[in-house]
Amino acid sequence: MITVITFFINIVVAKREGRFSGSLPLVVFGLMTAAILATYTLLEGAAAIVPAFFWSLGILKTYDPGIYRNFFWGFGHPAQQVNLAAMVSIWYALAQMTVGIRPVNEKFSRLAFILYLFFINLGSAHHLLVDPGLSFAWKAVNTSYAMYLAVLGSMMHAFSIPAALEIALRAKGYRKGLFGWLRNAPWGEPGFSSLVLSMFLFGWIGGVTGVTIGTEQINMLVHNTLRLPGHFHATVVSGTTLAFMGFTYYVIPLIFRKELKLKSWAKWQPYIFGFGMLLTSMGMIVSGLQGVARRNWDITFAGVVPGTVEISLAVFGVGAILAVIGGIMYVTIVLTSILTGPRLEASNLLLLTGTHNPIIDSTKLTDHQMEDKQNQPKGALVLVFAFLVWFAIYYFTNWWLLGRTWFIR
Ligand SMILES: [Cu+2]
Repeated sequence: MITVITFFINIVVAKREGRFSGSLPLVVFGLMTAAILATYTLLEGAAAIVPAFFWSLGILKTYDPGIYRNFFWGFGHPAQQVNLAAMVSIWYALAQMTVGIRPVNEKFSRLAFILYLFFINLGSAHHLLVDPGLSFAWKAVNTSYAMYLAVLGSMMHAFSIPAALEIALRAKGYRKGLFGWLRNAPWGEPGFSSLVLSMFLFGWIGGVTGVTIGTEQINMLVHNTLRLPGHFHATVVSGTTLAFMGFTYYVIPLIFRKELKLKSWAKWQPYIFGFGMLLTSMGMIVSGLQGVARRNWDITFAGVVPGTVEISLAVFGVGAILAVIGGIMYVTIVLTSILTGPRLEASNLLLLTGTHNPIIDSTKLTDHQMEDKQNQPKGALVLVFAFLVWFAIYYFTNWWLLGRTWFIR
């Protein structure tokens, strides 16, 4: 709460000092969304826990556990949406810093953040899907319909950011074929690689599994199996953590006034951590699909581990080891940079693979470049449709699997 209030005060001060005119810059606008969600989340947590405290003292005679759980998850789930909104803001920042994007349509991106603000908290209801006190209708309404408007927000960012990257790279002259821009992107720049890996793992694995687990009927296939930790290792651990790891490398010179050390490690770190988390999430999801319970060491309740489960759990284990290595690399790079080396005086944002900061050095993309026929984001459009096909296949496969649990002859 103190951090959030400090953030709000900083915005007011920046406005008074005339550091921005009109509405907030897009990245700050996204962070503002995160801050508002954080305020709501913390107050909802208090609404759950404060009455519980008085109940435990005997001052409050009764406390309906259904109400408690509803409020508790109104705190528990939105706590992750704070990460989400902050992560998407960092995506825009990384895209701007490493490629020098200009949002395709800034109002469109802002609207997507507003959709988070109004609709994403409904996601909390998915934690109550097997609670006995709530009706099927309540569960189905609260985990779908309006909830999908928040998913729409993510879909809007999922098009907007790759499209902006493609336009900016095409404007730099990488126009060959559908994906020439992607091949020539700055893959050695950790800010870029962590952006792309974060978006891929978050969307293609985390988002798709999340919407599926959040649907009342198909959730019943996998409720409380390892598929759940698989989902949030793709969203929070892969997506959010990776985006912030990439971002750290550029703010060390700004905040600590120290040059970034171990730069060659920093180039590899997002790949090692990202690949490790890919294996971790996939290993968990595939294990969960086979019925491996979470929170219980005994998978079959008979002390037996089927062979196929052994393989998916081994993939999970190998991935976890790789991810931990990536995590240790990250901590080492950050500590070495902060604790050793001379202090930098006034520091610009420095890219690792070059010396320039596209925000300051390269001219902003002109309206002409944005509208140029040769710069249009055709490749990003193909990627978006490929994503939708994958989404549909995964989603409907789950309904098909659910259908197979009943045998009608
Ligand atoms: Cu949740």
